[in-house]
Amino acid sequence: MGVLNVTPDSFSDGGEFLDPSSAASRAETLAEQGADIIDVGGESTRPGATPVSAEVEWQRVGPVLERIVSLPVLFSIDTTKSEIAARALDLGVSIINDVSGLRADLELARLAARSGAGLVLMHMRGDPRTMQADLRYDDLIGEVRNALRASMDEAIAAGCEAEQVALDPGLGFGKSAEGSLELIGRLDELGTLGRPLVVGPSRKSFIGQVLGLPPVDRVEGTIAACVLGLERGARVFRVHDVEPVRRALDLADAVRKSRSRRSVTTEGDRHR
Ligand code: HH2
Repeated sequence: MGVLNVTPDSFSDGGEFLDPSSAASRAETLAEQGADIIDVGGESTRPGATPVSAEVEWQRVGPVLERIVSLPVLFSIDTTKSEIAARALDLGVSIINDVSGLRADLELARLAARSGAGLVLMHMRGDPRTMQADLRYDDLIGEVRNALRASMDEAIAAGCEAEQVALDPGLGFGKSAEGSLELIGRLDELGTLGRPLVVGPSRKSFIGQVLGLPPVDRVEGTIAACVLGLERGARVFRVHDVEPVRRALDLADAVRKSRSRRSVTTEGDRHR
């Protein structure tokens, strides 16, 4: 999943793609580099970001979506507002990416139920203005798992099929660097939720804190986080640097498949 932020203030690429033609050429590049999904967002969710109205958000993403929806990839809309999601779905977007996990606008779930759209539900404690105020958890994995299960239950109660839903632990959203590292290392413990897992480590500050590097130099850290995530069950990777991440994941996935083929053969040998 390639990131296309049509915002002036996103933490690593803010202001780069505000103009619809530069956003459209970025989308083409992401598709050429191997993105299966392009995630378009018009509101930054970085810590402390100021919320924007639906009107401003649509002024940013609407003209860009109109220009790019014909590309041969899937599109997701990164929004917490059903009004924006509905307009995006009308243009041909097929996935809603809700970083609030339905806490901001439950109508998103009804919209997904009516339209059959995919729904990514992410964990975040608080909102972007408050989420970094208290980063202590008694049981991080347990809290994230319970909150994601509650979000999924809400989606199902609103009429969604479980198969429409994917879940994301929300790396960097109300988590310390240590917390984000722990979530990657223990991602397999979210496997009991029974839905595909999405991870968004791309260029985030936990990588910067470990490596002491600014956002543009965090691609290797992003790759490491994605590969470790794949090993522990992640199946969608939300990243800015699609080409290198895709290559690394394709190789890691080939190793994973070779291992599972071998274990099937070994199992077969035992029965022979
Ligand atoms: N992270 C960001 C935004 N949306 N969606 C999901 N599902 N998972 C994530 O981890 C995630 C997300 C934040 O990254 P970015 O879009 O680069 O920055 P900003 O919020 O400043 O626009």
